[in-house]
Amino acid sequence: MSNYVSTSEIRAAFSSAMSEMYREEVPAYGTLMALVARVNDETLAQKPDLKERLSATDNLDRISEERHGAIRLGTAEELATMRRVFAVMGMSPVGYYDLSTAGVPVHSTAFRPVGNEALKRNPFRVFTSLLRLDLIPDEALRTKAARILEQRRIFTVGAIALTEKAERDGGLSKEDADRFVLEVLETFRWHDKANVDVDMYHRLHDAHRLIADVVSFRGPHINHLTPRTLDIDAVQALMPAYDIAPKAVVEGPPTRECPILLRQTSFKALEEAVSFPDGEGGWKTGSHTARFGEIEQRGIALTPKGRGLYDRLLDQTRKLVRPAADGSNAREYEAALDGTFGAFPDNWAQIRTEGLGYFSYSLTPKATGAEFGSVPDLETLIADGFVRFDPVVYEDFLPVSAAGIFQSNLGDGAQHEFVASPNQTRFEADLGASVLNEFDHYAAIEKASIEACLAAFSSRLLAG
Ligand code: OOG
Ligand code: NI
Repeated sequence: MSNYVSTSEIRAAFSSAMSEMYREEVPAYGTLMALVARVNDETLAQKPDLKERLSATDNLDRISEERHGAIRLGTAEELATMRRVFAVMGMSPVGYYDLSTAGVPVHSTAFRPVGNEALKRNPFRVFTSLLRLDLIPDEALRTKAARILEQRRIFTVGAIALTEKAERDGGLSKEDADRFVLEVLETFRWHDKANVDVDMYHRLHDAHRLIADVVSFRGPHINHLTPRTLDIDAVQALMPAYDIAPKAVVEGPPTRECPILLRQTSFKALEEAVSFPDGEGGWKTGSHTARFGEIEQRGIALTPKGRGLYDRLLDQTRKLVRPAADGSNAREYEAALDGTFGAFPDNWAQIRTEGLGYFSYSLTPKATGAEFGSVPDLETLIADGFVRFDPVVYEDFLPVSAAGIFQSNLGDGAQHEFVASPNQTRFEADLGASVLNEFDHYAAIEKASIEACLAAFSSRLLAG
């Protein structure tokens, strides 16, 4: 028997340590958490169907624990090491997101647990971006920024040693895992002392605010955490009463009976005091804006066909109305979104029969003790009430939404234009691994659930 703790246990401990640290660092995040908990309780009380569905699929307990976070890294080496650190917590890179199209000089992946069991135990994810200095035209600045980044060490000696130990031994003991969590937490901590002087900060900031955020500090501070809500519209509406200002529009699909993919909104990044070395051994006070809080409502994972429809409808909407950062056309945007998404079926049965979403199948109470001469097919079992289907939760992110979240937290000022230049090959070379394909994951969950249902009936035939 192994004395190693499971990767999911380490991830759960890390997720809760991060939440505690961020609540202390950014008290508004604590307020947001309290609001989300209240709305989730009220929603469950008002919607017994939803509550029943979530408990039947074992998803109820994970709701309040659910969250994701985001970091922005500076170099290939940081990204590759981060991949090894996350692997110790059972988190793998899933998906590639190119944000250059949206005027943000990064490309990204999401580190997250894969597989139903790990996700149920703790679904913590980290949206991880790598800065693309190659998109900065000023060559002198690019070289200087690269040199600054090369000199910093974002991981503690202990974090690296324990990661190597976990790789060598295939796991960590409880004691080592506890230390690992504390050591890794250091990488995500906020540093209010910059490692560049104020002139350099402004040069970086003028090139792009995100470049200043990545290059000017000792480490990739966690820039937001995001609890999952069951009613994002309610939380958005209640934020002002809790003294937090929501961003203008909710990203993603419109409000629906049957939630699809992911809806997200955030409160705007806070202006925080930082200090810059003055070159004479002292410090000069200034400010930096990077950290915020976000909420998300997750819905069903869509098949490639469903995702194609979603992308087309979103594109169509944004051709009608492009949401302005200042919120001046928010109502028009919402109306356009509602209108175009009328073309996306809004009941589970139709979403399923049209092959737009992934479902998990399970036996109903009526199936207990039921006997058949031969195993009926899945459709018959469903029609006769022996098998039920529930939506599989979408675990990933959406590039257009992520760009909207980035933008709303970079200030409403200068918009940047980059030539669209997705480069997944380069990203994977820097990461030192390929990113996983999200669709494979959902298809596997669906397939396994169907096989388990059919196997339950055929084993009964054998027994009988
Ligand atoms: C990441 C923004 C994207 C999301 O949930 O889509 C994101 C960042 O600002 O670093 O977190
Ligand atoms: Ni986020």
